[in-house]
Amino acid sequence: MSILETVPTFTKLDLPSPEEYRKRKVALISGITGQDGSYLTEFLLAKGYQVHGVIRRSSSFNTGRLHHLYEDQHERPNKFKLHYGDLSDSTNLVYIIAQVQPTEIYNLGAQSHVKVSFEMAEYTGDVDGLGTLRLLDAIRTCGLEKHIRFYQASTSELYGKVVETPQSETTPFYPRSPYGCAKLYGYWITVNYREAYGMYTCNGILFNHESPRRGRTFVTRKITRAAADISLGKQGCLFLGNLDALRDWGHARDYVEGMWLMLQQPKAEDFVLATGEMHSVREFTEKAFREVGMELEWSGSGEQEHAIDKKTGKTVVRIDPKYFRPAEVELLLGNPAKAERVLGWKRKVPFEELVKEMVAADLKAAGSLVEDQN
Ligand code: NDP
Ligand code: GDR
Repeated sequence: MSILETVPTFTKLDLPSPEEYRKRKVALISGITGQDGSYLTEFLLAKGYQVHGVIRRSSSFNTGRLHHLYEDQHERPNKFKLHYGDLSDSTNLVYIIAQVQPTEIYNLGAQSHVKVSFEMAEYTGDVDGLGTLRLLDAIRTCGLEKHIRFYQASTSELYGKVVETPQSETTPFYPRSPYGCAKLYGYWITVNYREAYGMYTCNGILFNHESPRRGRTFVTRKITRAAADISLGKQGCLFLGNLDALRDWGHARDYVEGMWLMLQQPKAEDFVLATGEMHSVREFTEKAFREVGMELEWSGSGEQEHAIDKKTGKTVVRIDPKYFRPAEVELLLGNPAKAERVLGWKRKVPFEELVKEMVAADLKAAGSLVEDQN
């Protein structure tokens, strides 16, 4: 009999106490196929959890980041299972929760691209905002509101326009995109269900976190991939938008540990995870190109600004206004003091190491014949 089959299933009448129920260590992750979902799955499997994930049906392969975990299944059979579903489908969410009876739910699923949210505002609101409500209500429909601990992937995009720096749990929100507005709803409904129904629900207000598994349309990965490709002669030039945006960039592997820690506390609270330092897109670009042996020199201004590789004189970075956003978040800088004090969490990977690791991975991928899936 498989481990999954031995998971006890409860009816409302024979539900054990929340303490007894939580001894099973069963996690359900929405957004498991994304960057954070894949790192969190690795982390939870290593902690002895049985991990279930919600995946969307797609006409193309969308489980590339989980591939190694599938292979690993031969070693650890049935510790890991995927279920078709979507945050826009309430019935399906109720069904999955009733079937899996998780002890912890991590809501990482989202249309997570800020620029795309301006083009798909309603969809982003539906999935990122109402999707959170659907999951919370699915827990209640299953009668598990006192048994399941819930993590909501909130974001530094809630801060948006600068009101104060560094930004902490008490900084007022001022979102600057449909994505930020949708996540604002997700944040408050998570707080509201904690206060209204006594549920253990937490918001992790996470600042940008990156990795070699970062989606290729986010700026860091776009840059590291281009630096690798340009150095190998596979790409001519990198086109970017706002070079002066400042971000607080950490490593995704560090941040998924913080998510888990939030669900292990005696009391549910909201926490900022950040590095406490910020760098510009321009600086990230310079560092990434330096990793492949190129020194950049900038000239021109506005949309004409560009960078040449000093050695060859070739233009390798240009501006394309299509990457500007209708409203920009100019600066994000987080204060992780509360997470450090209460959770004992601290980021481990410094900025320079993050850039190095991402470029090295992209050089390896660009040099191999196998196309990476991220
Ligand atoms: P990704 O974009 O890499 O992953 C998003 C995940 O959500 C994917 O698995 C995607 O599935 C899934 N998804 C998209 N739409 C739906 C839907 N309708 N129903 C169910 N699942 C869906 O994001 P990250 O891993 O970087 O981020 C994880 C979460 O954390 C997101 O909610 C994001 O908004 C938030 N966040 C991220 C930060 C970061 O810097 N990375 C910072 C702060 C918050 P598919 O693979 O099929 O597209
Ligand atoms: P962000 O990440 O919007 O902070 O959201 P992204 O990497 O997309 O942009 C960061 C900054 O870089 C500027 N930029 C560009 N961005 C992209 N994508 N492409 C470009 O060519 C480009 N040129 C400059 C942007 O204008 C922006 O200022 C990420 C996502 O993971 C969210 O889901 C998450 O909530 C936040 O981080 C915290």
